[in-house]
Amino acid sequence: EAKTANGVANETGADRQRFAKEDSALVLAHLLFAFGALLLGGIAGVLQGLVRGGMITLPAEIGYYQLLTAHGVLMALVFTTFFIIGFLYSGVAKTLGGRLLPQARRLGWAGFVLMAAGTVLGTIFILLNEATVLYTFYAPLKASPYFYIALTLLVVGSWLSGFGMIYQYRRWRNSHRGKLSPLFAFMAVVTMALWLIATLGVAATVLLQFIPWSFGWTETIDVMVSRTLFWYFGHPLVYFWLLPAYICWYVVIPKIIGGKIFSDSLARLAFLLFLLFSVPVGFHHQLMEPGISPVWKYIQVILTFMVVVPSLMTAFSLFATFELTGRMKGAKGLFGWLKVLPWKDVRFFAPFMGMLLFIPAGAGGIVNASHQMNAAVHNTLWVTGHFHLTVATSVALTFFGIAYWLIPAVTNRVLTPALNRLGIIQTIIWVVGMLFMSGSMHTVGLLGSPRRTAYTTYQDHPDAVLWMPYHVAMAVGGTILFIGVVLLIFNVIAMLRAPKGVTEYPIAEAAESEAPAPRVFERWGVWIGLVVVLVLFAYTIPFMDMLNHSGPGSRPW
Ligand code: HAS
Ligand code: CU
Repeated sequence: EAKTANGVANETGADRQRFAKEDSALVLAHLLFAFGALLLGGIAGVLQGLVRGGMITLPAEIGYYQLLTAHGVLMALVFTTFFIIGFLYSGVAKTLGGRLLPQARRLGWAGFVLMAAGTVLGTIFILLNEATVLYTFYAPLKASPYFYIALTLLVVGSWLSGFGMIYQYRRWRNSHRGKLSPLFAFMAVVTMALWLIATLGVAATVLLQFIPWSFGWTETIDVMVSRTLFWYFGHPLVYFWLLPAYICWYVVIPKIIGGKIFSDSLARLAFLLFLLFSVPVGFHHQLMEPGISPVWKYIQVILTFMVVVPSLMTAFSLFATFELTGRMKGAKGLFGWLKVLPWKDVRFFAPFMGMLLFIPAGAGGIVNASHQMNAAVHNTLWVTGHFHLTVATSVALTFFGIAYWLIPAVTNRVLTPALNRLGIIQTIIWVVGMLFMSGSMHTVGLLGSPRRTAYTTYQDHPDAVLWMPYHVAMAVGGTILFIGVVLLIFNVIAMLRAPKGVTEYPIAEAAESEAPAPRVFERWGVWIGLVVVLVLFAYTIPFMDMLNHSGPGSRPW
């Protein structure tokens, strides 16, 4: 048996338990599909970066916005969803009985097939230039109906996978009455519940508005309603990306650094707060839109600040884990714990860089959410910079860090020291590329450069002349990132051919001193009920206003 990068990684019997072949296949199919999408999305990304920087022009058959659509859809919707479902399934199998129940596995495969079919169909229509509507597909941009059908397949497929995980969780609870569920499984259920609730909005706008309209069955589309339903989904979507990264930070990282989870209850509470406050906040993407009363924008901004709290709890809990583990290892002084962290282990290093960059990324989000400041940054490249730091850095780096142990774990191989080193290099390339790209996006956004815009000098307008060097720096960053994508794909392929052996599935234990989490944390009726109340509170009246086309109205006297 080959030695792993981290010495003999696993000692206990449970860690040595291998994945059942059928479960491995399901997880691996999702991960490889995700990385395939990442490669295609990365090609689109580097090309559009070079176009916008004025460094290349595209052949006449390919449009800038067409590439931008492919990039957004493949990265934000396809890569993330496939990776997340694969990762969550692996953890559900691992923590709820050691393997998937046949029903859960079948639902997972059915979901995979629908999602893959949706992706292929959607990609074909984007490549045919029949769906150049960007990943947010705002009306009145109108794609081919098959693009919306493709999105439906993707979403319905993900529902089936969600049902599969929830099924396994319920079966486990029925056979372990009175026992607290494993933290990973609890978090996976919250993530999928969040997803099921959020996707109702996008399903409504796609099925009731876009499909009839794009087939020509209805003549018009209500733009305000479609945007509102989209952002009812679009904001929790970003937490659907974030929560699996948080699962890694809470459950996996403490094990990798040789420590314990700071507090199981705190982690569960943070996830429940995400469930409550992720959905009723979509208006923070619509702060600059007319037709929504300022009162409701204000209320949703307050709720947005509420959803920052569980991220602050997460930061607190991570620092606590790092420090306690450091002290246990004999670290002294205020920052001594930093020295004993396993910097040379990519399983730690990649997610850690994600955490580090989540500090400025989250701060940028708080700027966005502040109504007055949103007026300065909305529709500028600042926002593009924000989401490349959040989802494309904090989340993506964490997912890469996961892949470096999950792929070996499900294929019964080991990460060799050489591959570990390549992983560290790939992480550094990603961080450097992103600092260039996202750094310039933030800066030039403050200088007013718009997002979602192809190369233009605005007739050599002085502002645009000022922006140009930043656009070039963005292209440089994008090129570095593309090298990072290529190296990642190389590493994935190399992992599939790595020496046979057993790789640990790292799951940490909670500190012993802790009392078990309150039982009410798993009374799902209570939490889902509260979500419904919050959503109805935040949306009913403004939504009725929209349906009545009365708008908020105004009496300025
Ligand atoms: Fe955002 C726009 C507000 C988080 C993604 N966001 C977007 C868009 C995307 C996106 C994709 O209010 C663009 C959509 C589009 O195409 O139009 N966002 C927020 C707020 C947060 C936030 C308040 N966003 C995210 C996350 C995303 C994401 C997470 C993806 C994963 N965002 C907005 C707003 C807009 C917006 C407005 C609309 C803008 C507009 O005008 O269009 C918060 O959730 C952020 C809270 C986070 C923190 C950070 C906590 C730090 C932690 C790390 C600890 C580190 C450690 C290691 C322990 C407060 C947990 C350190 C170690 C050392 C040694 C130092
Ligand atoms: Cu948001």
